[in-house]
Amino acid sequence: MKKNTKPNKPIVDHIYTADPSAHVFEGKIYIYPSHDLDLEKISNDNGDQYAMEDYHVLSMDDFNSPCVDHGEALHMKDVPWVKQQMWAPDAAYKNNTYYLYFPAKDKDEIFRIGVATSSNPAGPFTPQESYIPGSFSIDPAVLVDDDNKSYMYVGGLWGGQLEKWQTGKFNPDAEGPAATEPALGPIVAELSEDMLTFKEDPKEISIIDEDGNPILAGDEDRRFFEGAWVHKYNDYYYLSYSTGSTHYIVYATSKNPKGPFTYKGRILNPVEGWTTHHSIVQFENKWYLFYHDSSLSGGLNHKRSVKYTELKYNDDGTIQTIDPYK
Ligand code: FUB
Repeated sequence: MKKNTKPNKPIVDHIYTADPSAHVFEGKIYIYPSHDLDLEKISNDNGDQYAMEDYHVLSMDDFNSPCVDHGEALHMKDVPWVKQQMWAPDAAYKNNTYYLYFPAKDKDEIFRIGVATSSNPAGPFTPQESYIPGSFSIDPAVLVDDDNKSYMYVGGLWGGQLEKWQTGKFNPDAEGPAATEPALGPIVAELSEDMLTFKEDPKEISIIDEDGNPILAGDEDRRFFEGAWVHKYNDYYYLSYSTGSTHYIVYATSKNPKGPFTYKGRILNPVEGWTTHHSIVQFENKWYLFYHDSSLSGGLNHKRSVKYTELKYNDDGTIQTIDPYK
């Protein structure tokens, strides 16, 4: 029997899922997660334990309905440029086409961003022969703006390799900035009309505090780590992301999709497991946070489950902090 979904419970428990990107397509909620493998793995800071090989698309008719697993939507064996590690994906709709964006390591073990297309939000998706030219690092999130321009946000420290691209070229030995220097920001690039290439060179986003000073690399409670997501609320762009080593989901706002973004506060307190990763979506007149934790696997970092909860704004546009276990 199919179970209805409940807030703060795994939306499916027959597979492990993580890194949910939720969208409303065709009046339903579609979730594009990573598909964590049910294998024993030793964790390290490079993220080798996240050895995912494929994607499943999930959907719910509404928040009182069961969550449907539409099966395998894309497997790495069908993507010519991919060697390993299909990490956190996102999806977008434009040109009467659904686009699945995904990070994976190429044959040189460098993370790139790929794209695959379908006429159905649940897939299956047909991949492009190669990755998006000029793409790098992980965790793509795509915003199709009200004016129909589209932006891709990417980036992740440590295993996500963002530190290695500071000169614009991949340097396998590059380290991140010193604690007293500005933190690395996520990367943004406007997408071309066909949604398959970048219209411009990717650029780093600046995240600043209320006084206009850059958030520093040593400020681990606030600095960008990975998992960027951008949504719009009351004409502001909200950039939310994981702080990685301190395990928060936090956010910053801007009037411009390319920033600079001003840090505002915390959205989600730490969940069980090392990683935290989210998306924010409006369905009918409410807003929802999709996230994951490792509770179903008893705390194993690489066996995570997608959950959701309602997200609330204050009258001034700030977001109320969510405790995942209260
Ligand atoms: O799932 C693999 C990686 O873990 C994602 O790309 C990160 O955001 C983190 O959740």
